[in-house]
Amino acid sequence: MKQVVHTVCPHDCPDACSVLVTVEDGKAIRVAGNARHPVTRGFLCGKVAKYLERVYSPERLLYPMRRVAPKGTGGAAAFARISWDEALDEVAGRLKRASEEFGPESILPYSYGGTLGQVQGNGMDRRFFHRLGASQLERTICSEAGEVGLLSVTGAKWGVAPEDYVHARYILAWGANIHGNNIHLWPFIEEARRNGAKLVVIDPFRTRTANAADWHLPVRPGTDVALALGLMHVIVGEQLHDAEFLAQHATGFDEVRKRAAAYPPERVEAITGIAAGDIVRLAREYVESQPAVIRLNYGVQRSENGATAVRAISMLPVITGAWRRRGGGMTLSTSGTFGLNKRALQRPELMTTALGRPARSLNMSLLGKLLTDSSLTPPVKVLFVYACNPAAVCPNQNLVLEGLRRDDLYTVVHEQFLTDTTDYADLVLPATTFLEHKDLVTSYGHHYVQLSEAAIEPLGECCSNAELFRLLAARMGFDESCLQATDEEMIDAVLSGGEAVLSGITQPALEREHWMRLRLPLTDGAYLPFADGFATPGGKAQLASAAFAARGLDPVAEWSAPAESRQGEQASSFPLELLARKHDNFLNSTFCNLPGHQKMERRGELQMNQADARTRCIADGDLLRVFNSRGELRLRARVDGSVGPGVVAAHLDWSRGGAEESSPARNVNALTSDRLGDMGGGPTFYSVLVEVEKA
Ligand SMILES: Nc1nc2c(c(=O)[nH]1)N[C@H]1C(S)=C(S)[C@@H](COP(=O)(O)OP(=O)(O)OC[C@H]3O[C@@H](n4cnc5c(=O)[nH]c(N)nc54)[C@H](O)[C@@H]3O)O[C@H]1N2
Ligand SMILES: Nc1nc2c(c(=O)[nH]1)N[C@H]1C(S)=C(S)[C@@H](COP(=O)(O)OP(=O)(O)OC[C@H]3O[C@@H](n4cnc5c(=O)[nH]c(N)nc54)[C@H](O)[C@@H]3O)O[C@H]1N2
Ligand code: SF4
Ligand SMILES: [Mo]
Repeated sequence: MKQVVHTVCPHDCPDACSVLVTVEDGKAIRVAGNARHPVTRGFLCGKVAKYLERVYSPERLLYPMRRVAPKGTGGAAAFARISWDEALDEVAGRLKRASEEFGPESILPYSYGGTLGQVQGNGMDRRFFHRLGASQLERTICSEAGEVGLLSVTGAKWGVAPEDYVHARYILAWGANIHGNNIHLWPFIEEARRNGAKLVVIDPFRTRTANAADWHLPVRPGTDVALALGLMHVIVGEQLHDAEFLAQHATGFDEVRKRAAAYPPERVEAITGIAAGDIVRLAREYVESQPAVIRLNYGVQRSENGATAVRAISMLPVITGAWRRRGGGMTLSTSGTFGLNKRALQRPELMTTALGRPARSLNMSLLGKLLTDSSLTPPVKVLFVYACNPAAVCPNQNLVLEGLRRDDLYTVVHEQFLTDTTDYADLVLPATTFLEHKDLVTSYGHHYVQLSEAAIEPLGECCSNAELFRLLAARMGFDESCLQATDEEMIDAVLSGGEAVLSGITQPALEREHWMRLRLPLTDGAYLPFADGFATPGGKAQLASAAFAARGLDPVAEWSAPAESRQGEQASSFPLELLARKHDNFLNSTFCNLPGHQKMERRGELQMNQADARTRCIADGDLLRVFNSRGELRLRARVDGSVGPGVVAAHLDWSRGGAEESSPARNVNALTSDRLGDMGGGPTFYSVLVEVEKA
């Protein structure tokens, strides 16, 4: 008998698609985008359209396994199958021993974007580690800097709804590869363009989005602060700003006026590589073609000055009053709109049971340092990895691997596949996919709460994240009932006691409706996030920020060159700026291992400019050594028009997937830096200098 089950893609993607799974005799036979969902609109990305190849891959991990070969060796031969009983006993024993000898903070949970579901990715795991008193993980690896920058101006992670892009007349994709990373925004942009809108892309890489745009401005990496200030220079200088909106809804405009005066187009051209005339034209068009919307994504903030860049860009729709109109404003993330009851979901107060105080916080972007720093007290003795592939995705891979290789570190990995990280695991535990478990999924690109039902039984002995931590809590002898809560009880917990936007959004209602739009405040039927003021304590956009000033940064925004950039202090020995980018058809390191997905990508290449190739006598297809002080990689030259002079690009992949003759196995993160960006926490994947030579 055939049955169609409503699920939701929980992968780390703003689109959070509604996925219909057809099941026959217990087997999923088809996945399809739900045509009725207002953002999914009946299609899936190329990655998830082939999802059954992932679910039923012969490579799926189906049983717990224990390491029987030295750390650093991978593949099934490095492990021997054990029972769940043995596995749980072993993990519980290790957790207890580390707690007794070094204190529970010697245990580090390490998770990120494998699943964004509230129950599986943010729920029972947190309860468990809080109860244990383990170190807390600062989950900074993706969006930390951008969040700080955005909040410093607007006070909330709210943004324009994707559906409202159809009303825009000017769309600025700023460090946003919409076509690759956020494909469900594209149909709305196409509709806007049919109505006369113009799409402009600001990106140092000629992305699919840039190829399809009306105008591509290849800005130099890490210079967006200057570009934003240059636009303000023109807007304010030509009196194009919205004085009324500013007077009502912003503070600090005088400081902006003074700061922007120091960024005339000629100066900004010298910094950004964008011609002065183009800066003037862009500023005028942006103001005159209202409603104007900026799709800012996370590309600009993976830079040493990324928080400041997001801060400066976030000022533009304030200064121009773009927030007044439907389809005007900006979207970085919509995640702050959901108003979930996270405290009830995650139970942070459980930390006091174990420690009598909150546990220490460790920044995930510094994993290599954390694992190798002999002064860290207590040291990390147990690393518990789930929904994450740190050996591949963390910056400064060589240091990360040095840490993971430690014999006195016990590493357990809960995974769907053997990955770069399991190459260093002492124990691997098999995880379900979203077809095999239930969850509640929100989004960082739209405004729908969705219920994802389990479509099929778990394969083999796979176990969901929530179930794993329930089982472990029992083995540890933790008797709090919240550690045995069912998935349904967790969903009720996170929905009830949330903010007003969740009123009426309950589990029974979601079982009927499958998804529900947040009860957003509407003006004439439209959601205008900041038309009537901002979410800061005083209700005004902060064009001068006390928090930035307190950190010794300019209270408005001031451009400074990333140390690792051609204009920075470390420019000498490694003259090329590397963009260590994501693939359009993989999702960070997910999908890299599947043959069908591999066919959609060109892997193991370094994209470079004709001029840089010529000065190094490099021809298209040559095998290259790409290197800096942190590491090296072998890649094939692809001399194309993707990047300008002085910039090269390579893609994130599995260590064994694409880089040629690189033994031991490494990926592009062997080259990236674990220097953190401005305002503290975020990684700097796009502030990287390298040199290239023929291998
Ligand atoms: N297909 C696919 N989709 C994905 C992902 C994936 O790996 N593959 N990853 C998901 C995740 S985790 C996230 S966070 C989102 C991220 O989505 P995006 O924010 O769109 O992600 P990025 O590709 O990191 O950055 C966007 C663009 O910024 C550009 N960029 C780099 N440096 C600069 C700069 O200094 N200035 C400017 N203006 N642009 C710059 C890059 O060339 C890139 O094209 O996408 C999600 N969706
Ligand atoms: N060079 C470079 N590095 C980057 C980036 C970049 O652009 N360039 N992007 C950065 C960004 S933005 C991000 S968000 C991070 C992402 O880093 P990660 O969060 O590590 O993301 P993935 O590489 O997708 O790995 C997720 C893993 O979780 C597993 N998984 C999926 N679902 C589940 C589940 O339900 N349970 C369990 N236990 N496991 C599951 C998948 O099999 C996969 O191996 O990478 C960062 N690293
Ligand atoms: S990865 Fe993104 S676009 Fe693809 S199905 Fe999942 S949510 Fe949709
Ligand atoms: Mo991310």
